[in-house]
Formats: sequence, structure tokens, C-alpha cells
Amino acid sequence: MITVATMPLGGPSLPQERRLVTAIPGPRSQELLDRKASAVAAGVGHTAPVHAVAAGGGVIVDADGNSLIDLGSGIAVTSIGNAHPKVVAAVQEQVAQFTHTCFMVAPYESYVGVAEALNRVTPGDHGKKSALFNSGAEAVENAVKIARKFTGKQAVVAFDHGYHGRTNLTMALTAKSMPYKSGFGPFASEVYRAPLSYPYRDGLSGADAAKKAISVIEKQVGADNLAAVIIEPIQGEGGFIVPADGFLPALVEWCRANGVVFIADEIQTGFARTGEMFASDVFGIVPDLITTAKGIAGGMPLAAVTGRAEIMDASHAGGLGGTYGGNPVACAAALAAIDVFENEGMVERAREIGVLLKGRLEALQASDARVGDVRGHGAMIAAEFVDAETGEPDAALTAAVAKACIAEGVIVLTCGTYGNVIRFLPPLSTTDDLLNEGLDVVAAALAAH
Ligand code: PLZ
Repeated sequence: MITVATMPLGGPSLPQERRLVTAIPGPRSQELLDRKASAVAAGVGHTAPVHAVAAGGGVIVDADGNSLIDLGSGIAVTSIGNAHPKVVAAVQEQVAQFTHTCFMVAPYESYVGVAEALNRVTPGDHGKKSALFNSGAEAVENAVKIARKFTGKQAVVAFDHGYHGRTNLTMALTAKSMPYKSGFGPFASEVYRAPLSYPYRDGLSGADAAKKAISVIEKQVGADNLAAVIIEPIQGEGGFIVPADGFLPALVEWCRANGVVFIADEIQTGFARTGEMFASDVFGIVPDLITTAKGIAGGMPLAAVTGRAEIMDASHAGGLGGTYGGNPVACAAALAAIDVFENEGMVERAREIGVLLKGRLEALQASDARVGDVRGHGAMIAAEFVDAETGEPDAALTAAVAKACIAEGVIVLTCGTYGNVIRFLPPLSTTDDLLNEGLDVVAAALAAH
């Protein structure tokens, strides 16, 4: 057991270094993993076999004193860095004032402030409103509710490789069966799937891929039945798939012309991650509704639906909410985090990180044919690994490389429908030195397999 006295404080002042003092996992981490195995449901997995005790800047420190380079940000959450001082101060202040009243019982200012901030920073200058929730999946559920109520229609279209959550409706929207859906059905009805633009694998232009998707939507669903189209502007769990230019604008245009609500799921791509405040800005689209979570509150659980005021206002009073939605501590954290995103150069830093990561991975690709594709925007970059001869996805290689990186103290995440993508989602607070060292470890792991 680690006592408070021996526990390092987190935040940006932690030594920014990779430091291995034991094997991964070390004995203290192993102790926790043993307890986890007997106390926590087997369905709840983990990527790195460590017992985290502190994190900040670009590192995670474990109970054995190892300092690991964090290239995942807790799945794109701690974008401004773990335990950011402004978030810590805002949370401490709020927690001492009050922890909960329930916004639906006795409202408070920070919730309204977060809604105002979201209405301001999300794409488009039309009148907007927001509602706050606890998790990404809950935001997606509510975006669909809101779109159905507004349109009076029921069907929802999601895309191949899409990921939208683990609740019943969001499992239905999610494409991949293992591990997200298998055995957990029956799933929500009136969910349909359209083909995505996946330039590396379909070779289609954005216009042609959109034509194909729209044809499927028109023939298999019909605009008269369709409440909403939901899409991640850059697919996250599905493999960091960047659609070809023109694909998203064509979908938005079709939705506008057909009375269909266009929902951008920016839960993974939002808040400076892609080198724009939102990935919709990368593609020049203005969604009707946008779902956010993850990076929004510096690690505190908060999520939101933001969108056109007339759509957001279509639900009757009392139709939207939840006990904890827009919890005051999470809202205080979000106000601090949004301030950091806007005023501490986070968008610019994401772009710099993108140049570094892409440069390093493209160099790797040039010397190793198993790196089939390098793609992404800003600090959301991935490499897709394939069999050098056949071009088939190589999930085994990907898993082996990721495992070797973690053993060497570099936390990387995999993703992709075929499990053959390593994604890089570093905290924007990391250093170039840590990124370069992390990439050295990835390159060495690849060379060794
Ligand atoms: N929409 C685009 O990326 C969450 C999932 C991790 P929650 N992605 C990480 C896992 O294996 O559970 C995500 C996302 C997009 C929705 C969600 C769901 O967000 O906060 O996990 O519910």
C-alpha cells in the first residue's frame, strides 16, 4: 500500500523523464493487479499493467517509482496535462463550496458558464444551446433523443468503423462487435450503417465515397424516416480514419437538404486535439449538433451536447437531464480547462506535435513496408500496420509492438476495426524530448519484431 506521505504529487512539475526502476509491472503494481483480478469484473480490461500514483506533463508515475511516457492521455482526456494547476485549483475551490445540488433542483453558475463557453467555441456562429451530461455515451444518447424530438423521425445512421459508446443505443451505433457488442444484444432498433470514406483502403475520392454512403442511406433508410446522421469527423476507436476531402461536406449538405440532423461526435477529436479546436473545423463543416466529453474538463467526468438553438429547444421541459449531469466540480474543472485550451496555446501545440509525430512515423514508413499508412491531424496521429507482402492488416504485429513499448515504459494505445493501428494521443503538455524518446522506443520495438 502506498501512503500519502510517499506518494509523489502529480502535475507538470513531475520530472519529465522515462525512468524504469523495476520491470513493468513492478512488485507494487503486481500486487494491485492481483487485487484487481479478484475484485474487479473481468470485463473491465487495462492497457498498461501499472498502479498509477501520479501523472502530469507527459508522464505517468507508478507505485514502484517507474515514470512512463504517456502517449495516450487516458484515451484523449488529459489533453491539457494531468493535474493541470488551474484545474486543481478550480476543483479544490468548488469542492469546498458545494459538491452537488443537482442542476435540475437548484441551478448554479458554472453549468451555465460551461454552456456559454461551448456555444461560443464550437463551430458555427448561429444561435446555440447546450446540455451537460456525465459521459460520452450519455451525450450521444441525448443527441439522438434531441434529434428525434426535433424531427419527429426515428432512424439514425452511423458509419462503418464508428465508435459511440458502450450503452445500449451507443453499442448499436458502434460498428465493431468484439469487444464492444459481442453477447450484449439485443441492440436498439432504427439504427442503420453506411459506408465510410477510408482512403487507404477504399481508394475513393471524398465525393465518390459520399455518393456511395448517400445512396445506401436513401435506398435502405430514406430521408423521410431519418432523424440524424452521426459521425466522428475523424474516426477514433475505429482506426483514426481521416475521410477523403469533400466526404463530410457532402454529407452535411445532403442532411441540410433533407431535413436530417447532422451530429458530429467530437468526443475524441474535440478540444484542440486535431490542431483545431474541433475536427469539424479541419474539414470546414458546421454540424447541427456536436457531442463533446473527454478533453473538456481536464480529466473530470463531463460531457455535452451543443447545437442549433431551435433543435436543442425542441425537447419539452424536464425531457433532458440526469442527477449528476453538469456536476459543479466537473463544471469548475471544465471552465478552467477551456481557459487553458483557449489561452495557453493548445491548438498551436497540437499542430507542432502533429508535425513531429507525422515526421517520425513517415520516416519509419519509408524504411519499413509494414507501416502501411500514417495519418491523422494534430496530436491525433496513427500508424496502420500491415503484412508487407499482402497489405493485409497485421493485428499480431501491432499488439506485439504495443506490448513491447509498454514494457519499455512507453504507454501507447492500439485501435482499429482490424486491431492493426497504433494511435498517438499525447497530452499537449508533453515535451518534444519525451515524444522523440517515445518514438525511438516504438521504432526499436518494431525493428525487433
Ligand atoms: N464517442 C468518438 O471516442 C469514447 C472508449 C474507450 P465515454 N472512446 C473511448 C472504451 O473502450 O470504452 C468515445 C468516443 C467517441 C463516444 C465515446 C464514449 O465516451 O465517455 O467512454 O462514454
